[in-house]
Amino acid sequence: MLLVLLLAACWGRGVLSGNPPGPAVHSLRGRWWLGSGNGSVVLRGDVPGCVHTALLRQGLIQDPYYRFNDLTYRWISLDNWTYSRTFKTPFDVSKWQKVNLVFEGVDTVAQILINNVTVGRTDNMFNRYSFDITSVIKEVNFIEVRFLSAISYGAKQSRSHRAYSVPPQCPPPVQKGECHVNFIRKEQCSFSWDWGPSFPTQGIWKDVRIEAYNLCHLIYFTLTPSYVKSAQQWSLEIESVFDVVSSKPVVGLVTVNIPKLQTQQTYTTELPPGEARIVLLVNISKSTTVQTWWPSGHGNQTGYDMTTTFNMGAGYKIEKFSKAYFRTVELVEEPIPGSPGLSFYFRINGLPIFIKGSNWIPADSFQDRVSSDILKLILQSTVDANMNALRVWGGGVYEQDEFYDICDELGIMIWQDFMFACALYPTDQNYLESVRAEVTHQVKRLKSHPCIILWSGNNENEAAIAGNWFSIPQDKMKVYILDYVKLYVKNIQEIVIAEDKSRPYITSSPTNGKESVKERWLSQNPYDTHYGDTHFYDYLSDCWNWTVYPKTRFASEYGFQSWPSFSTLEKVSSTEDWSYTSNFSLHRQHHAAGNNQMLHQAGLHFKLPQNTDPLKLFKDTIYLTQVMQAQCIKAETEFYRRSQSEIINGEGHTMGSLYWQLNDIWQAPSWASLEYGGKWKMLHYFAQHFFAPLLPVGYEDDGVLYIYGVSDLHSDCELTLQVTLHRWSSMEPVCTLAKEGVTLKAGSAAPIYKEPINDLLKRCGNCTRQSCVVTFYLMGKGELHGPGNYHFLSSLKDAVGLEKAMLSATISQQGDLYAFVLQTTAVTPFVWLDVGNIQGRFNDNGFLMTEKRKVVVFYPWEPVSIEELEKSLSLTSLMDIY
Ligand code: BMA
Repeated sequence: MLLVLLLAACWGRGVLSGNPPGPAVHSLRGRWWLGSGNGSVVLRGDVPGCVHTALLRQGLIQDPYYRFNDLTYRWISLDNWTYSRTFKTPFDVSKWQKVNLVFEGVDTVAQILINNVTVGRTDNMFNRYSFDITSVIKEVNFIEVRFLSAISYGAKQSRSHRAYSVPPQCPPPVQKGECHVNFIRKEQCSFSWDWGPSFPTQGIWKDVRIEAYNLCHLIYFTLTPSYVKSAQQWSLEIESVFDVVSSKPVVGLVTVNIPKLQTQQTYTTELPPGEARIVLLVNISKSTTVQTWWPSGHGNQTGYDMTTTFNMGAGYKIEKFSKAYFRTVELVEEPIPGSPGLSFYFRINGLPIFIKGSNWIPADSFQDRVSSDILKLILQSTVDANMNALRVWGGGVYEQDEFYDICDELGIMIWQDFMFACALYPTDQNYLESVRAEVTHQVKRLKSHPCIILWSGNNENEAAIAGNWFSIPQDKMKVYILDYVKLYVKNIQEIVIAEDKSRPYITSSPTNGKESVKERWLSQNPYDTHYGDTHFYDYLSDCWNWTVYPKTRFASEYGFQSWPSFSTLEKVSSTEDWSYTSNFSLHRQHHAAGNNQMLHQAGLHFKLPQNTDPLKLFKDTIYLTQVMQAQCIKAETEFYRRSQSEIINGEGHTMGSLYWQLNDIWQAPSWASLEYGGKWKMLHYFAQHFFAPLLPVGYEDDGVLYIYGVSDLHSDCELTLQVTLHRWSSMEPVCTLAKEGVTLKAGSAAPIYKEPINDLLKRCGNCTRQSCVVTFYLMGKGELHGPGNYHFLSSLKDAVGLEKAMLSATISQQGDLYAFVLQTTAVTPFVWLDVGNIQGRFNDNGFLMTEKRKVVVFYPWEPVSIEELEKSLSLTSLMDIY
């Protein structure tokens, strides 16, 4: 019967019989022409790409990141550029029912012409555009993409929004940016941010191609797993969206094959003309064991090869090869005994998971430079630092497919914001339609990725209204509240629910989750520690003092700035820039008072560098800002991790810590732990420790030293805790106490040691707070152990007995790795190995060295020799900067 139907479908096509089975695809990547508005500049422009990188490649401009070039090259973004080229259609256009011009991404406002006929317009960088060019395309064609400056467009849109203003108008002057970015659907930080420059790019930033087809064409193909508890069975929903050009329904056969799960199923389908969506449910045989996908540190990231074959008749066959992943995600918001409010944590495959990681921003102002190598390097560094999650922050871009592929493979959970940040947004019809298309497209594009565990409406816009950041008079507030609900609830949430029921959605970050919903989507205080997530920044209070931190349910942003290393800055600066107060240093700092805040925070616990050699002083200051940042975020993260299993004064049960921010967009001071290019700052090495699956955390409360054991492991374990006191002035430990039989429960944090500091000091060879330091260590059987940790009993500026150590290293090659044997003559805080521009990372760095000898391993990211390493190596420790 089925066969008969299929045959009928083929015959039914009548006039088209004999046509090639489709589709035919012709890429338009590669060489285009690029011209400025008045035609005075004409050059080659590669696609995908943008105007800035084209000018750079042709040698028409210098490195845009060099010194003050972000200001020098403002003219580029103010001009209206045109991309054009001719192309030959490599197929007989008359043989195809439909020919589309498909852009995976246009940045941003453009008019598209083929053979002088306007075939479409774009206004949203995040949308995918498909224009029907069937009647326009010839054998030889001329295509033009005429851009309008994003800055002019933003200003124009803002001007025509007459009824009321939509703030902010402009970024703060310290950011040296452009205005009205909230009026254009473009990477919001491209008009500048508090860590990034203003480079409002223009260009064709993703793939562009011609697609020709008959009958029908597959546009989206997505997989969503679900676990049916009652049946104890996994199933996989396959959604396919087709453009059906045949005037009659297209009948076909779909076969799904997942060999490793012994699953093969065949379905008949009937696609109606127009846009047709088919949803197939594949039940995985109960007799096979399905290996679930786990976040890094919790298990494997198993995926199953799967082939889906669509036989749509007339030899029209589409084969899709994909990976099927199985995992569940729940965002648990429920009452907690002894605490007002609700929990806020993620359960993956039924298991509560503490989220450890950071916030991702765009890796470059010019997206075409974000190569697969860069993505791999940064994401590998993420898991190498024991992180299991990243938040793709709402002021950047929905990242490229490969980003999510790598996260799937590495087990990095993604909290995915929609791209709205720190602003109010218009909601007029055109704007909303553009957003609706964007959201629909992005959810369809991304929803097959198991790494994504949450959709989130925006960054800080609930907080912006609740805290009235833009000083809106109370009687005018209503319209903004209505707009907020319209955008993030009535549009974005509605689409997300329709497109993807397999993941939670929250409207904003920070938010109070269900409590925000109850308060009609806008909580009075979205930073409430009893609900949802919080963002927390405090640069003035002493960051070693944990009592300043919010005992929140989930810390999704918190951070401190530091300067990137000298080798990174050197590439974009010249001699006269190399001081902390140079024009360059002021220019690169986009956060008001940022440079002073770093010194203030560092000064609370460290003497500031005093060297009379200006260059040495600059390098020492950079080093100290990194020490400060690493110590501060260590203190804060350890506080969040140790707060996971307790409720104190109604607060606690913290189940996530994502510090601000993982990576950098350029070479400048920022909150990042990875420098532009991927070099690890001291913070990133610290993260490896403070995110370790098994961690001892020390802190003081009311003169009592507590050590908590924190475990992300899946089973309870028995360990020995070793607590040691060291005198700053001696390499011999003063005393050591070993506490055996310490049991740590799976997935929890609990006190394992408690002693008044005075008792400890007396017990241990008459130490004082200033003369000694506490170190501690957890070890179990076999490989099981945590990283060493320490607790300072006084500020290091008050430490007594610290000596300037003689620090040396001998380097030897061991296979692909290099061993650095370090030797020191005194207890050495914050030992820092820096090999300048040599790409790679150490297995440990920035550590407190209490032993005479320590072996550190260097993992190079590029071929390197011992000689090069020796030449580039600099060793710094705290006492070297005085
Ligand atoms: C947060 C972020 C960013 C910003 C960071 C540091 O609130 O969402 O907007 O870069 O603070 O100020």
